[in-house]
Amino acid sequence: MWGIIATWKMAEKGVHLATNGLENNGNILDAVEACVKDVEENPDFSSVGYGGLPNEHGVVELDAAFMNGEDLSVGAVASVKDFLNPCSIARSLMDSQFNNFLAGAGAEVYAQNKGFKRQNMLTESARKHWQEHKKKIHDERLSPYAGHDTVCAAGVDKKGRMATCTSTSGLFYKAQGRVGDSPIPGAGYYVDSDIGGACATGLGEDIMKGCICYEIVRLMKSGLSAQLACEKATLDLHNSLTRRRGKAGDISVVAMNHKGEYGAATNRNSFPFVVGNEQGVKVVIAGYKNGRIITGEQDD
Ligand code: SD4
Repeated sequence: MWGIIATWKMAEKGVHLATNGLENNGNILDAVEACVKDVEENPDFSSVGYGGLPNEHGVVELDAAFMNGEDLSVGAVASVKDFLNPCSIARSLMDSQFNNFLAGAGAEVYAQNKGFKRQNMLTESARKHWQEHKKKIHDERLSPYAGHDTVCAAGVDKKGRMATCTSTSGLFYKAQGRVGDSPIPGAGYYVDSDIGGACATGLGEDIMKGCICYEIVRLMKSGLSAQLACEKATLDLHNSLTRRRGKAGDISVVAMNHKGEYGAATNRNSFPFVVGNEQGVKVVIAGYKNGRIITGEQDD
């Protein structure tokens, strides 16, 4: 028994890479990293890594995190510029006892010293998008936030080890230095090999308000299936924010328990995610309609 689950269809190729490793007795840390790196390195994805959309000043600032469900180690970086694989920097930060979460210049000095690959992360098409939209955002007072596509993955290997990894360029046109949920343990991700793991995508400012990934793992610990834990945590947070604040931003989550059973939930119309296990790799869609969450496999 083994498996991996990841957010958005863009993770499909990465999930294939990860399942190849897991099938052949690979370690879950390597599997989730392989999945997320594949998305980070693809310039066609405008919400993660190379090709990610920049902040209000036209600078790509990246957040990423890694958690090992065996010993609960966490490594994370926030607002990091000019490195190809923030998820790998986050992974290496898990190893030390202190200084596991580095931001901005400090994270970049660390990555440089560790020999991580440096490169300009702003592609020409991301720069054009920023150029074209900044005037519109300003003139028409549009919300810069449109869509949400953090990549994150959680899974379990044949030895029962679990891990999770997240990576994002955050919200398009975000303020310089703005950090979302993706590098924050408990909010953007959480995993415990004795129970299960979860990770999130959506409006970080709202996801943080519910520490939703810790909540999902806690619900699985109390006996809920991965699916019910995702649904309950998402609906509770969505309803609570709506009642208290009048609205809730996008919240989408995926989870897998230590037996490889998975779940997902969202408060959007449609949230595609990818699952890989002994049965193969498939894209599944979760959706939210009339206060209820539904999931189904994607028709090709
Ligand atoms: C954030 N959760 O920074 C991320 C946004 C996201 O594509 O999912 N972005 O708030």
